[in-house]
Amino acid sequence: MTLPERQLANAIRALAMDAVQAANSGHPGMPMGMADVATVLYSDYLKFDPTDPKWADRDRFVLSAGHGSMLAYATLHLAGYAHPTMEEIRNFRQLNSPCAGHPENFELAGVETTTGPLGQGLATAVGMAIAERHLNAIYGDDLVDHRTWVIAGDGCLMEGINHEAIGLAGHLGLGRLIVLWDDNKITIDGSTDLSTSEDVKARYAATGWHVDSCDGHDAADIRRAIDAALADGRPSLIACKTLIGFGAPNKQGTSATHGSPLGADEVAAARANMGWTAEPFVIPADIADAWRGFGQRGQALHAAWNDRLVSSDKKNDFEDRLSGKVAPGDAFKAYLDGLVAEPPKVATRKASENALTALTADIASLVGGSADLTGSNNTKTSSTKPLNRNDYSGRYIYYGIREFGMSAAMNGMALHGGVIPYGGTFLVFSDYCRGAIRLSALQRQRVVYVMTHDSIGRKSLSERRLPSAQRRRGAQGCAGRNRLRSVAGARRRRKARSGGAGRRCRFDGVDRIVRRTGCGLSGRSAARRCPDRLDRGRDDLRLGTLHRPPWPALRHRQLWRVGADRRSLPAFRPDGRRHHPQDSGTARRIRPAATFRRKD
Ligand SMILES: Cc1ncc(C[n+]2csc(CCOP(=O)(O)OP(=O)(O)O)c2C)c(N)n1
Ligand SMILES: [Mg+2]
Repeated sequence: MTLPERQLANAIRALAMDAVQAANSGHPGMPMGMADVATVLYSDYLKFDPTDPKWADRDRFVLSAGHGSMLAYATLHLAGYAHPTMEEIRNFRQLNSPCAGHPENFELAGVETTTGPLGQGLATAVGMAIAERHLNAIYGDDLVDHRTWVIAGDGCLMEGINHEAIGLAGHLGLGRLIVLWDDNKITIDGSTDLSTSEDVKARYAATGWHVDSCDGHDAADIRRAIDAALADGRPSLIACKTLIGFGAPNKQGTSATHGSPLGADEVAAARANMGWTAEPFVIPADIADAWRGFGQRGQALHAAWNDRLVSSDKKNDFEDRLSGKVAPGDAFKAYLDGLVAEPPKVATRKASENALTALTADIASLVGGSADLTGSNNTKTSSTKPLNRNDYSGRYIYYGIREFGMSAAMNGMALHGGVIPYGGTFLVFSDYCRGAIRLSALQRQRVVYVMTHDSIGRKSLSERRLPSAQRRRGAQGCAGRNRLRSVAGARRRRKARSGGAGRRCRFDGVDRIVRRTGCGLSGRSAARRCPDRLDRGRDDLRLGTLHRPPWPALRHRQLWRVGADRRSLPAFRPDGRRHHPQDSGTARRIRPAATFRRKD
């Protein structure tokens, strides 16, 4: 390295403040504050090859504090990745630029995971670190020997998921996970003193982490702390003491730099303060060259790794595994044939277990687990022995009662590659996992959620079951296709199917709107027989075409809502008489049409 490191870091600062200024939106404070740490990381530690961003044995870098996305874009560009180009950085936060406000995994090859929802990046990194240890146990140091680095902010450490994630990482002894905490004591609202007095380092230490701190603006001290972390067998947290917006003389250290452009005057003052004379979006040649040099270390390591791969007898298996392709063998086909020949009459959880047993026997990359419901969801099979700190080659993870942590870790495993994660809990707890399920969908990842049944509150919650399923599907995207379908979108589609907010028809001598409602069935039956599945039947009310159930025995419970507008829709019975709530208990069961989703 030929230049003072501060100038190399200032290249990140300049790009961050200029891009945010040009977009008139974004977060300059975090990239400016952590620029020195990121420069040390890239120059001396991170194993990467900018010419092959998907190299299987690269270190994984997760910017958990996703709002500081300009730090990721600046470092990728400076380190010589093909993208983002300077033009793309100029267009930060603009339509069609891969430099989105928060980094997205499929926009740029060097972005390992979509971040922005605070806390999830770090929790996802735990999954990456698990996948690394698992594959290392199978393929050895020659092929799999990398680390997972995380830059996280106060927010990431404050979120509840952080507790689940670090508890799991500490328990599994994931020593190759290193978290660089941007310990700037500032969040959006101002000082962290406003909202927390937690001893974060003590919490990490209590969950089995190595903990250290350093001056985040002193390269030598940063190196000292990282070296100590590398020497320790436990996962590591390094509290990097920084000033948010470092370099902006009047605003640094304040929340004013968190999420707003610095303003032309402050940008000019920062340039003068940093001795940065280049025009916006111009990197002086000597600084650009020094940054490009960082990648050479990784390129040499990559070349040596290629040689080892070529001479390895596990080469084909390894490449197949990392490609993500799965080809169930004869045993699985025989299982499917058996199902067709003689469909078993078993509970859903048993059916799920049977399928998992057949699949895990055939597909080695399936790594299962459960949030402490192994025996209820039947997720453990004879092929999946436990994965723990003494044996990472296992294929079954006891996640503990950490549904959100489990789901985020599964995202990380899927993103890492070489592992197809599945994990179980009750459907009713899908709400606990929801943020991570959403990220599975947004990131287009193959994550299998095994939620065999509702369990808790089967009776009382059955009334709310469909909305819950609807929310989950809104979060997850449509099953199988993993495409995000928002709840609003679902509502639009439902309207389209049912002919809008209701059917206009004449009833009682006036124009009315008729809408379908629930059939008054409880729980599971309602789920199976929701109106979207009902056959068109006779028109009892003579109101035009209506849908009604094909099961005569159930007709008496079918209620229709008929009203003058969308909001006041009194209920009518099939015989045309007005239904009064006090008539029977069934009144409780009337649900608005919006409760129902078609079963795909
Ligand atoms: C789950 C979640 N909640 C809230 C936000 C909105 N948000 C973005 S950044 C931020 C403050 C984060 O503070 P910190 O991590 O200390 O970042 P810094 O201000 O130091 O850059 C908040 C609340 C979010 N992105 N994700
Ligand atoms: Mg902060």
